[in-house]
Amino acid sequence: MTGERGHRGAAAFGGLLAAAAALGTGELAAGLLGRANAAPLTALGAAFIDLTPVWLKDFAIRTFGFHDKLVLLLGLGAGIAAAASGIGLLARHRPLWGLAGLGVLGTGTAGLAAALTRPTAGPPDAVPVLAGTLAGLAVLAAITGTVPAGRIPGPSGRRGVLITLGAAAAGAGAGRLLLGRGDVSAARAGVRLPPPADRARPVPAGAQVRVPGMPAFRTPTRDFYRVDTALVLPEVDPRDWRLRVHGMVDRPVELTFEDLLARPMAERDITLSCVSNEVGGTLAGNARWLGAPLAALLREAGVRAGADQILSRSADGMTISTPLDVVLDGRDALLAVAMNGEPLPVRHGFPARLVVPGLYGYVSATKWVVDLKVTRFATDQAYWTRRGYAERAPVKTFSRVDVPRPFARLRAGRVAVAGTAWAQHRGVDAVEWQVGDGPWRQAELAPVPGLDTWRQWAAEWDATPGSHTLRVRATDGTGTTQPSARARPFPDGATGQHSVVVTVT
Ligand SMILES: Nc1nc2c(c(=O)[nH]1)N[C@H]1C(S)=C(S)[C@@H](COP(=O)(O)O)O[C@H]1N2
Ligand SMILES: [Mo]
Repeated sequence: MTGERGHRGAAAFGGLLAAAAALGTGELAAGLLGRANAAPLTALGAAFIDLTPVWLKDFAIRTFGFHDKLVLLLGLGAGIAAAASGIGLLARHRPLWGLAGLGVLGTGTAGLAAALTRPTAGPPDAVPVLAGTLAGLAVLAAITGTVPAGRIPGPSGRRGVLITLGAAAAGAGAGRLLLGRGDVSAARAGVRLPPPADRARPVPAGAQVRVPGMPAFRTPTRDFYRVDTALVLPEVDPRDWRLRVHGMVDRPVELTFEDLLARPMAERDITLSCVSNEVGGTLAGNARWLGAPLAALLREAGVRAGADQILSRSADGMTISTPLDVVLDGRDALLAVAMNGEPLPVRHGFPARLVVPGLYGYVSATKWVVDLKVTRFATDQAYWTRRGYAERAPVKTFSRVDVPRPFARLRAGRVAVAGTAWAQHRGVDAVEWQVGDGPWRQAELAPVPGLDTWRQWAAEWDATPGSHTLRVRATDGTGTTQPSARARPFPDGATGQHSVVVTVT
């Protein structure tokens, strides 16, 4: 391409090149310093989350729910590209202004990285972005200085371009590799789990209905859903891990991981589910957890009168509020260290997390937990409750048709219909299913080990040719049947009955 447009494109590209150099250098510096949260992309992402105006945040949370991370990264990438191109264009006729623009953006970001993004942040967190900014300035200066009259070099600079891009990519790669050194997989492999003092009730043989295509009663760990705000998974070394229990207590406690493992452990089957699970959704999983009962720990600390909330904090600064009365009402709230017989995977909260049966994860299931503050809802708010989600969020009764799949084509005759229902800590007492507008029929319920897991159901359908809608609804242990009224997950969980449409020939 030639002419004015071609020059402009080249100028914008020069800006992008400077940005690549800045990011690559910054990632490398973060790796050398061992500060994952100070890496430019991570710091920008976190600052972006913190600085987004409330209306935009509300929109993003309503629209993308808890799965806004990819949207965030794409938006961030677009934002960086736009700013970099703009600086390149500015530098085309006014090199000094371009350099100044890049300098201001860079130092601003560095300041944010140090001040805003994480409770553990400090001045050293500014270093990677500042180093990156210097590299970006050098590249931009070289580009704008090499040709007279502010012209940006075209394809003649191809070698320089390739070298810059290669160095930036190598820097970013090396940085991430160095951060990987903080890897706790060896420490995780070395954890020796204590035997449970209090075993789980055996899972009844029929808990898994014998219908092909049904999900497993116990979710394999590798298939377990993951929801969190972590842009980089916290790697917490169990040797450094401490749990502080403080706030409105008579005797603040500090536990090491060894102290935790030495406590009497309970083993329980508990289904965890996410508030942003939509009708028919799969943001739920059932696992066998091993952990120290949380109520006993709190009683040792001596909870003071007037407290109504536990504010838990994770190693990466996430906060979750849990109603204290729920944790103390006798249910199996656990400070869990293992999932399905193995130490928690890093993505599920290694070395320790909370699990409270009957509450959505955002008010109960803190991963990488390091701090429990006994407090009051009037005093402290948590990450999601500050954003309008409910403080009290018991899991709503949910049921799903898993088999047949939506839009399945079936042969007329006997067809197995089956699915999963849950109402943790209230239990599922009945599941009914319906074809079209026909009568509701009772499904057969599989046995369960207790009130805190999901429950599979199955039925036989004498399918006749045509297009049919299969619908399901569950009744919980309090006798309440799932309403047909549809509600979105915000602010305390979705409602509505799940249905699938199938064709019978
Ligand atoms: N530290 C931390 N813990 C967290 C979250 C988080 O963002 N950060 N998300 C919560 C939410 S919303 C859910 S649904 C569960 C999901 O747990 P899982 O990823 O192990 O399935 O974790 C909870 N614990
Ligand atoms: Mo969630």
